[in-house]
Amino acid sequence: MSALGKMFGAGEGATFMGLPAGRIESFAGGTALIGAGAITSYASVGAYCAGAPAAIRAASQAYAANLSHMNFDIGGPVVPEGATVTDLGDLPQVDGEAEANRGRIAAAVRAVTARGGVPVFLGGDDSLPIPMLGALGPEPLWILQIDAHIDWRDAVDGERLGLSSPMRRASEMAHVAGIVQVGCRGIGSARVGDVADATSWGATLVPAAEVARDGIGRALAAIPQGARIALCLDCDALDPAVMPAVIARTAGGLSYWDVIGLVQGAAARGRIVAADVVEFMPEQDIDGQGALVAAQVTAAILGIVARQG
Ligand SMILES: [Mn+2]
Repeated sequence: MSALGKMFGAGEGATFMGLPAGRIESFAGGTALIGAGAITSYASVGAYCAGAPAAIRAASQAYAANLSHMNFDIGGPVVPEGATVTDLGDLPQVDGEAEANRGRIAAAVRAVTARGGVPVFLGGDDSLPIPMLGALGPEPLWILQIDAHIDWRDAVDGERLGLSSPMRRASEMAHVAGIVQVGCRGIGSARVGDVADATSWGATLVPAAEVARDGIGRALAAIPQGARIALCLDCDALDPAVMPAVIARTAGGLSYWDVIGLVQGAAARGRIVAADVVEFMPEQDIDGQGALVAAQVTAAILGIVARQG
């Protein structure tokens, strides 16, 4: 519990922002926050984001007890009146048990969506979307990926389901109708051939440089009206001056408002049916700043998703 949280009147509580706690087994609908610290790790780095759900929940205590307060970032209360937003806790993920980890994520997606709910995952590394997206069929799905990297590697160190491959694997899923990727920049894992594969598949790539010059309009216009949308947010999409808690800080990232505008714009064009916030690395944080930003972004996503009806 932070001193700031106490000042705002938060009690001791493990849930995100003091949201009501729920269980997947008894989930009855609404927006569901779910932690998943480990999924499909590369052997070289392990589950380096395993501590993220706990760190982000701890930072969120600064805003706890404020669920009915105004969130100016989204133009209304944190949780709108009449909406149900619950924290379902963390899945029992184990680093090194990738297949079981993926299975729990897919099962959680199915359990929540079967009740008409929307799962919002706190990763974990960026291998999380592979089982999440896979469980969102068979209806056509559009992906809004906000990330410094395009994640179209076929395999890294022999692993095809790791954090550099989610958009490649998504492109192979029969129900994925389109992919819009915003924020790519710098020198990352992508080969020139990966970019060619992405564009020839039909993915829309909107580099961070274009967002800086021309804004987010082209990205949002690429999402069809009425689309079912999965939101995949990698924390490294944000500028490292805002979000330092990532494994590889890269200058020139998106602003907080770019990200909020993309999420709001997506919800206005279609319906966000699932979301993930991944790649928060507690060990890279500076004075807890990144954790606070991750909590603020997550609070906005929950509020936007809960307003979709
Ligand atoms: Mn990524």
